[in-house]
Amino acid sequence: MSTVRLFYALWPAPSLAAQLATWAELARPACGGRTMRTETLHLTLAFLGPVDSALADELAAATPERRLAPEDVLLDRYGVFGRQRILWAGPGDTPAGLQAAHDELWLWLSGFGLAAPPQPFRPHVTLLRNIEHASPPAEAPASLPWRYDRMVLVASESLSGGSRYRIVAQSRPQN
Ligand code: 2AM
Repeated sequence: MSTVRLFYALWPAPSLAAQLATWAELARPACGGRTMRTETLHLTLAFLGPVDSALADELAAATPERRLAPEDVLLDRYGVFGRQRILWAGPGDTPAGLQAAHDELWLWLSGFGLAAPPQPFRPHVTLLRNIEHASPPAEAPASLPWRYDRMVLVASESLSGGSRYRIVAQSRPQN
């Protein structure tokens, strides 16, 4: 049985991704680690893991029928996940609209037999991996408002140098 590693994400416009890349550069002298390529920066809404390729095709076909209410999320802090050795950018508080988008997505995915993880949703954009010190700058350089209106379904392929992401479908903005 062949499988595809999938996740749903918000994908920033290039200008926002470029600003986040500068956040990564500012934190790297203190944290160490590996910078994510700017064009791969994203905020995961739902990580599905490996799914059967027939189901992956079904999800790709159904995703354009999904709508996401246009909302804002304010990226205003650095954070660290120590166990995963990740430095991230994210909101201090999860906005209700983003939490609702996450919850509705998982409710819909449950109809395909997929189950949400037990951990709470911690929205973040990973900026550095394999950090050596959990010591990000105390203050984020700015508060970056992110107005999103769609989500993308991404296939992740493991390569020797890291992961390659391929956007396989996206939701339709609300009229
Ligand atoms: P991360 O950036 O915090 O590692 C592709 O790997 C995306 O899915 C990344 O945003 C990654 O989050 C997320 N991801 C990978 N494994 C995951 C897991 N077990 N649970 C939740 N998200 C995961």
